[in-house]
Formats: sequence, structure tokens, C-alpha cells
Amino acid sequence: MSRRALITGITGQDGLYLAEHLLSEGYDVWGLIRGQANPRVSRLRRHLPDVRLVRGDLLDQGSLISAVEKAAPDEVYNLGAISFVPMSWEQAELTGEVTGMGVLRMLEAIRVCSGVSSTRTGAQGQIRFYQASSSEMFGQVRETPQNERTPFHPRSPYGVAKAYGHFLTQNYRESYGMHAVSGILFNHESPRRGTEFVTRKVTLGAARIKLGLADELRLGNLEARRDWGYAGDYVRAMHMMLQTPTPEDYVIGTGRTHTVRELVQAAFAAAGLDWERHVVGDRSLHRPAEVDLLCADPKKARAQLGWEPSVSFEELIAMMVESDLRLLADGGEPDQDSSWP
Ligand code: NDP
Ligand code: GDR
Repeated sequence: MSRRALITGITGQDGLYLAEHLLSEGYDVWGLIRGQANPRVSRLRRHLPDVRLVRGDLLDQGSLISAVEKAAPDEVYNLGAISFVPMSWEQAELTGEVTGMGVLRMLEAIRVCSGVSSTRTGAQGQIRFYQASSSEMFGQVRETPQNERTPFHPRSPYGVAKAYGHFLTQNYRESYGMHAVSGILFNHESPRRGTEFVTRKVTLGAARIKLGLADELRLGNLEARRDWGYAGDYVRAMHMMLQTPTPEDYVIGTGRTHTVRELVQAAFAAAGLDWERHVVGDRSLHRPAEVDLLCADPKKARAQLGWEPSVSFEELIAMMVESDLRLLADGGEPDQDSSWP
């Protein structure tokens, strides 16, 4: 019988790549979808008709228990979250509920459905759990590069909520013997990245300017540094983490860091443009507290999982610019259903 996976956040960037990867590995893939008429669900159905859908919401404990009962998964990947950092200041409570408490509700759903308690710990054949932890937990970094032992100092309500989910995942592993792991993933991007995140905003902006659809691009802090990799590579790591005999947490990133300015230079150069003629600084896009520098130390993942990134920063940005040029030249709209490459 094929193995079964349940993915929360399946309509997001990572959800789709992970579903594709697990289907290619022979999994029976289930996706948790929320809302009554969520437009992203039709896009998902069209791209991946083989994924089975189950309704539920990370805000609703009962719905998660029902979803786990119905899908009867061997593995649960908790990717659902409010993931846009600036939104977490505007809706801090909601971010805490979805991105933080959502982890508790998902772990509880698994615990209850598996009959695990403080006196009956997990055994062979239990449901394995992956939590989408984030490099945002390192925040104001204590050391560079950051590894699995680097202390956390989150700088946004999003980062704080992710730290809660991270420690809770560890705690359920230690309290109940659950096979629960956290992947501390650094920024990962793709042509499917949401248009609110800086890489996609820049590649789309450069493509619009190149095609004469816009003249300027407004951006916030150009000096922040991030370790940007390709989402397709990172979902392979999620799967690998759940296949190890003992559950452990892993840092996933490239080990290289670039400024937002370098990202802009690379994207505009790929479109054959001079960025300084078009990019305008906008103070209103700066954050109340910034994460200045992130750079992964992925040695543990390389040594224990054999994981390596396959796409360089320059290749990633060129791929995204090319995809956005094609999309806009074909008359596509980035946020519409039909536009997911
Ligand atoms: P996206 O923002 O693209 O996707 C977020 C997903 O969460 C969507 O499918 C959304 O569904 C779902 N979601 C939102 N609210 C709820 C809710 N109340 N109940 C159930 N599902 C909900 O994120 P990514 O794919 O980029 O990231 C996946 C995960 O990895 C997230 O947890 C993110 O925080 C984390 N992460 C991402 C990194 C990155 O660089 N991409 C790096 C490190 C961590 P809907 O369509 O219904 O809105
Ligand atoms: P981040 O990604 O906050 O790292 O979180 P984002 O792409 O939003 O920002 C990266 C950096 O770029 C700077 N920046 C801008 N950002 C946006 N969005 N828009 C702008 O106009 C802009 N100008 C400059 C930001 O200040 C920041 O320093 C992402 C998300 O996917 C999280 O869910 C995930 O956990 C982390 O990556 C790892």
C-alpha cells in the first residue's frame, strides 16, 4: 500500500511543490483546504488532480481531528501559516492563533487520533509530524552562520509564533515520544512565490518595467541580507527529515547570503535593465524591527540527510525573471488562477 501524507498549507508555494514531490515518490497525498470558495483551491485542483482534499482550518481543533481521521496519514506536514512577516504586526493575534496555536492544534489532533497520552507514548507505526519552522526565529542573530544550536531572538510576532510552534514540536517529541521534527528553513523562492515577498515583487517589477507596463518599483530596506534558495530543493529536505530513524531538527539553507540590493541588481540585470533608474526607496515599507542578516549553516543536513541545494542564487533569480516575463508577455495576471507555472 502507498504511504499517505496530509499537508496543511497545500495551496501555498511549498504545499504545491511538496505535493508534487510526494506524488512522484508514490504517496497518496491529502491536502487540508480552508474557506468556502477559496480561489487557490481551483488552481490546486487543476495542477494536481490526484491530490485528495479535506476541509479544515488551523483555527478549528475539531476540523483537524476529523481531517486526520479521514486522511489516516502516515506523515503530516504542517505548512499552513500566516507567513507574511509585515502582516504579523498588523494582525498579531491572528498570527499567534494560526502560526503558533495552529501547531498545538495539529499536534493535538495527531495525539488524540493516535491514542497517545502521558502514560501511553508513541510506538512503531505512529504518525510522523513535520513542522515548518523558520530562520525568522533567529531574528537578531547571536552568531553567523546560524545552526541548530543558535539561540533564538525573534523580531516579529510571526517569528515569536514560529518559535512557539518550534518548541512545542520538540516538547511533544520529548513528552509523548512522538516522531515530530522541525525544519528550520531559510528563505526559499520560486516562480510560484507569493507576490508580496521581496524576491517575487522584484522579479515581477523588473518584468513589468521591461515590458513597458510600469516605470518604477518601490522597495523598503535594501541592506537586509537573506540566504535565498529554491523552494523545489527545500521540499525534498522536508521529506528526507521525516524518513530518519530518530526525529531531529535540521537547518536548511544554502550557506550564502545576499543583500536585497544584490537581489535587485541580479533581477534587473537578468531583464537587461539598469535598476538605479527605476527603484525608489519607500520608508513606509521598512519594518518596525528588522532581521538584518541571515545565513544558514546546513552542515548537519548535508552530513545526516545527504541534502544539497541544486539551484544557485543567480540561477534562481534568472528563473523567476524569465518566468515573470513569459507570464506578463502572455497577458497573464500574477495573482490569478491560471498563472501558476
Ligand atoms: P504561503 O504563504 O505560500 O502558504 C501559506 C499556506 O497556509 C496557504 O496554503 C494558506 O492557505 C495556509 N493557511 C493560512 N491560514 C490558514 C489557516 N487558518 N488554516 C489552514 N491553512 C491556512 O507559505 P509558503 O508556502 O511560502 O511557506 C510554507 C510554510 O513554511 C509556512 O508555514 C511558512 O511560515 C514556512 N516557512 C516558509 C519559508 C519560505 O521562505 N517560503 C521559510 C521558512 C518557513 P489559503 O490558501 O487558504 O490562504
Ligand atoms: P522574510 O521575506 O520577511 O524574510 O520572510 P520577505 O521577502 O518579505 O522580506 C525579505 C527582506 O526584504 C526586505 N524588503 C522587502 N520585503 C518585502 N516583502 N517587500 C518590500 O518591498 C521590501 N523591501 C525590502 C525586508 O525588509 C526583509 O528584510 C520570508 C517568509 O517566507 C517567512 O514566512 C519565512 O519564515 C522567512 O522568509 C524565512
